[in-house]
Amino acid sequence: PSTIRERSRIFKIASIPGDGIGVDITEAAVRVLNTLSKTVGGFEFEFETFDWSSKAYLERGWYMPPDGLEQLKKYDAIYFGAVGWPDVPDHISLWSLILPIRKALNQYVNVRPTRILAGTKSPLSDCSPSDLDWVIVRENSEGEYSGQGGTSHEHSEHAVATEVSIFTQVGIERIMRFAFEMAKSRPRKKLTMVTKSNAQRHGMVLWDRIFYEIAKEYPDVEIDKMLVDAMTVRMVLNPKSLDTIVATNLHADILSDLAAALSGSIGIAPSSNLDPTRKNPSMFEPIHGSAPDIAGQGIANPVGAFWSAAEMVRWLGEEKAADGLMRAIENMTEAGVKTKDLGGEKNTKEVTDAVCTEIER
Ligand code: GGG
Repeated sequence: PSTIRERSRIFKIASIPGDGIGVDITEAAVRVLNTLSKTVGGFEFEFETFDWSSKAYLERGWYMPPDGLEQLKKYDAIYFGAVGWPDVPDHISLWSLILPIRKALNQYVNVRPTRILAGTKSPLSDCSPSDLDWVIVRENSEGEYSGQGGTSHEHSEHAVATEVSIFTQVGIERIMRFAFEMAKSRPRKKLTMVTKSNAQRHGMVLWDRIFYEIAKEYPDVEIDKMLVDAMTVRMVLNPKSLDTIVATNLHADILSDLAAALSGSIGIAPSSNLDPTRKNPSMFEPIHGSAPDIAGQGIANPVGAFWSAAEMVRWLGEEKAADGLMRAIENMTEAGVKTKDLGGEKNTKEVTDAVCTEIER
């Protein structure tokens, strides 16, 4: 008789709810993840919650402790809610929390899938689910978010400020390769690269050059190139012509908000901040912000948080459980259990209860 006992895999997750509705939706996602692990079996989560938030910053003067980034390296993954609060300038909150985490943990890819979930609809007329199924691959470490630049004569009429975008060969090559692999893995094998290389004649031109060089390694991927302004029009007027999209840190941030709105609501959209080398934990968060206007009211849409949780489960190697969670989400939306932004009347708890029931079914 075998003496080997089946053991659960235990995933250590650092949970950072952050600000506003980040707290509401993280609580909901943790509940759903625990329900998933209990129901599916074979793996468990050990969550540790970090109160790294704007409220804490206002009380004690810091978001993360000095060894915060080192602490995070001990976890298998990071689950993040949202950052931003009216009493703290947004550039302080972002540069004290989310951006240092992405940079220090080598999370140079941000994957943002968008599609129309069952039982929901796009604001575009005649746009069926098969017409809008995109993955936006966002460069997550450099470019417009390099943080380089400075100010002088700040409080005079001669104030000067520079914001320097830094693009590197290494940084561009690695995001392009990731995007080509993503496009190759999808049925339509199409990749659209977005820049503004007519007006920005250095970094953006380097993006164009490296895109075409790497394209030679992927003859089976159909490619095209768009300027970011024209891309917004194409997303609205011809969504079916797009599949995988790769763009810079800022452009992809903007395009993914538009993509989410076109798929039904920004409340459903997930994101994965990945270190593809897997030497550091990756971080999963809905793309929406902290929405101070509805924070604490229990009405935020938790679907983006659940979809992000499913992406985390997939990244941790539990593919079947991730598929099960996505099925549960869509069974629920198909049955009409939706928050106000999706045209429904349910609150965060009711949607969370419904997903847990679907998982257990
Ligand atoms: N959950 C995402 C979040 O809190 N977003 C706030 C934000 O503005 N993030 C900027 C970014 O993702 O670059």
